[in-house]
Amino acid sequence: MQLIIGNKTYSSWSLRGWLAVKASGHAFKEILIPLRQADTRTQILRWSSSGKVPCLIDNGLAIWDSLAIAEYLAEEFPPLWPQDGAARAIARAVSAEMHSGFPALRQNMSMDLQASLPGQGHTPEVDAEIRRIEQIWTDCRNQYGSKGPYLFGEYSIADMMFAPVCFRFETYAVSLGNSLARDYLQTMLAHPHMQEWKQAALAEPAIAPAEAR
Ligand SMILES: N[C@@H](CCC(=O)N[C@@H](CS)C(=O)NCC(=O)O)C(=O)O
Repeated sequence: MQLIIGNKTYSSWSLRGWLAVKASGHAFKEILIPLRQADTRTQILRWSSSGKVPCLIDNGLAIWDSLAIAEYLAEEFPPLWPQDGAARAIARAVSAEMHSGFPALRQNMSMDLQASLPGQGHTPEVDAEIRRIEQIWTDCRNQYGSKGPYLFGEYSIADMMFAPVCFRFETYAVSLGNSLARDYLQTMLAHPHMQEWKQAALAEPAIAPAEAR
């Protein structure tokens, strides 16, 4: 199994796919293609017809898109989604909402693990999206908190989908009003796979700020 990813410092979508492969327990080889270079698109197109990372290669099959990669792995490793059917449905709903939404947050608080930008990136739209995320996290923790410290108790694809938001909230020092949401954020930031990704990101060569944003 091979996973094609972008720079760990910036590639929020790659992080999701990488977390899914890690959680599946598969041995895999990472192929890291530096983003924002003249030949980035050509390099990615060698693997992924979408021209985007992440892309998972398994037995000659190329699966692009982070959520599709997670679903592919969940077919053979079901615990990646909550076991309970109703919880699984809501987990899919919040994952889909994250996957297709939150454009202001993505644009104004881009993932940059080498930066510390407290207080930056706020607009009324960003703040509304942060409140929506806080509501999702609080609702999930209220509903499923007795089963473990993650959104649906046990660690699942839903957490992986929100993982880049967790790093963004850390970089931009976003303050959360609800203690359940704050505790969840700390739980995610302390997850061993999140820590492993972050340490690798911090070891990457720095890119000039103009290219980085
Ligand atoms: N919805 C896709 C989005 C993938 C995406 O936009 N990836 C970015 C990097 S994070 C990319 O490949 N950009 C190509 C480029 O920078 O040339 C997914 O979930 O995988």
